[in-house]
Order: sequence, then C-alpha cells, then structure tokens
Amino acid sequence: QEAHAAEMERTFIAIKPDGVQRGLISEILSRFERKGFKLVAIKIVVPSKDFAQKHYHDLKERPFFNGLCGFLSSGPVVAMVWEGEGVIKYGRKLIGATDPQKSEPGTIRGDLAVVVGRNIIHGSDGPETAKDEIKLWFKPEELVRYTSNAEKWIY
Ligand code: RTP
Repeated sequence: QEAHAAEMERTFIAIKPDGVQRGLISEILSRFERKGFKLVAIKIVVPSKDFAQKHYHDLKERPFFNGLCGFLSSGPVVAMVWEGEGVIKYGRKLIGATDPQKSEPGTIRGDLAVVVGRNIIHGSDGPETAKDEIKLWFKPEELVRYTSNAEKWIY
C-alpha cells in the first residue's frame, strides 16, 4: 500500500435540475475550472426523493423541505467533487448567497438565477458536510486521483 501525501481539500458541488435544464452545465464547470480547482469526480443522475431527503436532512424541519426535495429529484442533477486549497469556502463564494436576489453580480447565482427556490447549484457549507455529502453521492472508487499539468503553475 503506497503512502499518500496529505489530501487536498474537497467539496461537493451539484448543479440542480434547473441549472441542467437551462443549459448551464458548461458555464458552471468552467467557472470552477478557470479558478484553478480540480475536478475529481462527476456524474449525472436523477436522485430519488428519498435520496434528496437524505441530502437535505439538515433542513427537514423547514417549511420548504418537501418542495425542495421534490425539486431536486425532479430531473437530472450533475454531482461533482472539486479539489483545491480553500475549495469549500471559495466554492461557496463562487456560488454566491443562497437567495439570488442577494447574491453579488459575478457569482454564479448572482449572474444566472433569480429566485431562491431555483438557485441552480448546491455547494457544501463546511468540512463536515463536504465529507458527508461526498460519501452520500459517490463511492470511493469514483473519486479520481491525478496530477493535472496546470497544478505546478497554480500552486
Ligand atoms: P445549498 O445548500 O443548496 O448550497 O444552499 P444554501 O446552503 O445556500 O442554503 P440552505 O439554507 O442550506 O438551503 C438549501 C436550499 O434550499 C432552498 N431554499 N428554499 N425560502 C425558501 O423557499 C428556500 N430557502 C432555501 C434553496 O434552493 C437552497 O439552496
């Protein structure tokens, strides 16, 4: 068994059904990619309602929980794991505030969305949720370990 250097920080990012249907997959991918973050897992899936409820379990007491889970399971979602220094916090910055009316221009939601129930993207909000969400959405072997040529110019 080979020894690995300390792993880079990872976050779970999902393009919700509205982002997929609106043709925003490449737009969103390129914002993370151009920043210098590394894509280590990606797939497109239609989550079941049960799965969506697992993903959003923290919000189960909220009035919008049922609608939110219904929406997440209503169509294809692009699930991803992105890696890089500070990717959890900075990923949230790229995404922008939860309510697109409050997200700054230049952010994904600020530039591309209008209402909170259709805010096109999800990103883990901390190291613990990142770990849990990656585990929920991906099998360990779906995460790819590789060195990108750009890394030596990014770090
Ligand atoms: P996310 O988890 O999707 O990145 O969003 P977030 O942390 O910025 O926001 P959170 O409070 O965790 O809410 C999760 C998702 O629930 C929907 N939402 N709807 N008042 C509403 O109708 C309402 N509030 C939140 C949003 O889609 C939000 O992203």
